[in-house]
Amino acid sequence: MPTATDTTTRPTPTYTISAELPDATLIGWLRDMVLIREFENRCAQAYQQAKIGGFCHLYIGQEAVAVGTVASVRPDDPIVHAYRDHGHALARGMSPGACMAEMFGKSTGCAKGKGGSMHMFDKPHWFFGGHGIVGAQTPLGTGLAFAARYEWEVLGKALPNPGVRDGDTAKKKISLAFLGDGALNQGALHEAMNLAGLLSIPVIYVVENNGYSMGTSIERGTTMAHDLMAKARAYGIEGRVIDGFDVMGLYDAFKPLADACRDEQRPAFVDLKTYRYLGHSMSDPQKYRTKEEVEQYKQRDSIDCLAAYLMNDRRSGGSPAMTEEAFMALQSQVKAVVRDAVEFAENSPVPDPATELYSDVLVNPEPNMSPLGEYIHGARNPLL
Ligand SMILES: Cc1ncc(C[n+]2csc(CCOP(=O)(O)OP(=O)(O)O)c2C)c(N)n1
Ligand SMILES: [Mg+2]
Repeated sequence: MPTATDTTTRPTPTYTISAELPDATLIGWLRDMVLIREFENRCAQAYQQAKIGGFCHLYIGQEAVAVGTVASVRPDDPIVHAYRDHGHALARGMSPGACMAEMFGKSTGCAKGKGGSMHMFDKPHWFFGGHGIVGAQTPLGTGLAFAARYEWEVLGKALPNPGVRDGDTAKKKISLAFLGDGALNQGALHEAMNLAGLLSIPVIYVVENNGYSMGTSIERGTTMAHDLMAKARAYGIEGRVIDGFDVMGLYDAFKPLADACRDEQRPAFVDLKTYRYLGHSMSDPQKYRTKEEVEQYKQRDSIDCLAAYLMNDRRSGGSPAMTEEAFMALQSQVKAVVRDAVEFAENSPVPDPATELYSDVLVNPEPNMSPLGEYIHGARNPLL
């Protein structure tokens, strides 16, 4: 971790719009990234103690992507993600307790303990999963954007949803559909991108390009790996390459793009260069890469860089935006939050098979799939 007196040889970074944000916002981003990392470390520990079962894919190294992109959109812009999803759920505002309880398979989890690591879901925060099938979430993210545009352009009113009051007018929204570089080869993505380009659907495909799909490097797995923009161009979609390590630089590039997609109600595609420090999942001998490669990326660690910037480079009236003591306090506070989350998860009950085994498993839409229909068990169509 960097210190206030840390005078490394790195050049002082220069930022544009993120530099204008208040100190508290940037410190909030730092806190969120520290929270995600601490959360993931405690998940690894709990997994080794067999308190978490099933698959578990940790997000350590990629924190700036979730925090910088989520900060660039509005809290009611819908988001979908793949299975490396705890970081996004936390960045979006899910309570660490509900997130950890889901990891532990407990009934207080965000999906009542029935989804686990890969199926975080938080409708009040407009976070629509958590999907284990590679690429499957991309048509869903496209559909959420289509629905939002339909509300705004055709219906002219906001449908009942979290935070929406009766009579509210519809807003221009965008959705973020996150995917890994491995999902670039899935047909579902290409069908979705074709429609997004054709119908000008306001979805941003955010490729979290960490260079590997399990043990396969991107160069071995997909065409045009050196220029993924070619894939976007094929569908008439604007593409951008953005560095995913420096959260402020990421915001400087991503926020204007998100704003433009919202204003113009159109799609975009982003190749967000990032890296995961740990293996693909909890059991990965990592024979496909060298320790030196991993170390090289850690030199640019997003948390270290932002902390160093706030303690050393960013000053007003001679004082740093954040003191070393404040940074230490932030870390202790986050550790306590995650400790509480683990305690909450441990002390929560497992789902009761008598009531939970068959509930929320299948929905029974009206036979004609009418969007006006009420599901048989009483839940409303989520788009209404
Ligand atoms: C349709 C489908 N095929 C294969 C798998 C098995 N699988 C799980 S994760 C994964 C790699 C995906 O890599 P990437 O999209 O780059 O995401 P990352 O793990 O790097 O976050 C694969 C092939 C799957 N879950 N779904
Ligand atoms: Mg990948």
